[in-house]
Amino acid sequence: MTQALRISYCSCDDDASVWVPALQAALPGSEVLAWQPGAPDAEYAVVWKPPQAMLDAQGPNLKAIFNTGAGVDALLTLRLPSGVPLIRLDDAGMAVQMAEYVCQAVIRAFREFDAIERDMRAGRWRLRKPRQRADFAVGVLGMGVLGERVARALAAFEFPVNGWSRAPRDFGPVGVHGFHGAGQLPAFLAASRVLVCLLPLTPETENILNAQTLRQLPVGSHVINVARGAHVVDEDLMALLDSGHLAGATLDVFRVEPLPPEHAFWRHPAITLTPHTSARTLRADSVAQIADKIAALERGEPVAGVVDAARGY
Ligand code: NDP
Ligand code: OXD
Repeated sequence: MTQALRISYCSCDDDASVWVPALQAALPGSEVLAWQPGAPDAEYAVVWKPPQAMLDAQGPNLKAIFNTGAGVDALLTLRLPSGVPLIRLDDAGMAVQMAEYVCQAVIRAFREFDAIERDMRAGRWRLRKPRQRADFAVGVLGMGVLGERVARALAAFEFPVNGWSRAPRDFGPVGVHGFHGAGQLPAFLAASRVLVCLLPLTPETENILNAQTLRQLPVGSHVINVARGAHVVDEDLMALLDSGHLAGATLDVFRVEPLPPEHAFWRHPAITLTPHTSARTLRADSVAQIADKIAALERGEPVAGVVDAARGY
């Protein structure tokens, strides 16, 4: 008789009392446990920012680790069991949320809705001169699962869209002008009036939104960061907003979360803040994706979303 698979769940943010039954329902015939010290060995681990002790406690039966988010930067700072594949969420309902969030931020900037709302609150009935979409190209840094979906949504609103990836790719069929690699970053920045960051956080991309890169955007540009706080050098961003080189920023992610009360971002008039909410992990979609991938792995089939730890994403 074959032994039932055991799945160990551990998250520092999410509630095991809802995730464990959801995983159990999607994986009948398996045993799903909330990890605790001394827990029995598992074949699969499902985690979000677990303690190092949880990873160290995994035994030789472990076949894969599932990350219940798209970004694996936090996990890759830990010591992972060697030779065990790490699998991230691959959209799982996040891409459309990201497209909604970024489109609203781009449209808000393009149509000057912040200023219009200020006028109306002050009792001023004032029409603004329509802007030209052709002057409002949006550059998406990171054309992966989320970036490409965002770029397609922006193209559907008829914004000119530029996309930057590591390797050369042809985004022509989705209406996006592709750029790649460090060599093409200056041309990409110079051609983008709104900059959207959807890069994974890796040693190569940390601090990528700094004085030197942000200065290459046209005067009056807007920055949208929905990836990770450490992509941005906070002081450089604020200096360029204060000098008027940048017109505004929409920030969903921060170096320290929750954003500390004393941080100057809270009070900056040109910055719009949201609490890391642009694309939430949807439990039902995520559980279904993980269960499907476990079933595929058990059949010996390949799955999407396997992280290349050396590359960092
Ligand atoms: P993917 O791994 O699918 O895509 C990453 C993209 O970035 C790829 O196009 C890749 O290029 C590009 N890239 C990576 N490194 C470089 C580099 N050095 N130079 C140029 N391009 C590079 O990631 P996702 O789209 O799924 O997610 C992106 C990030 O979004 C996550 O890592 C996470 O941090 C963040 N996120 C934020 C959320 C929120 O709520 N705010 C929710 C979910 C995710 P190539 O195509 O050539 O490999
Ligand atoms: C993620 C996130 O990486 O929610 O999935 O930030």
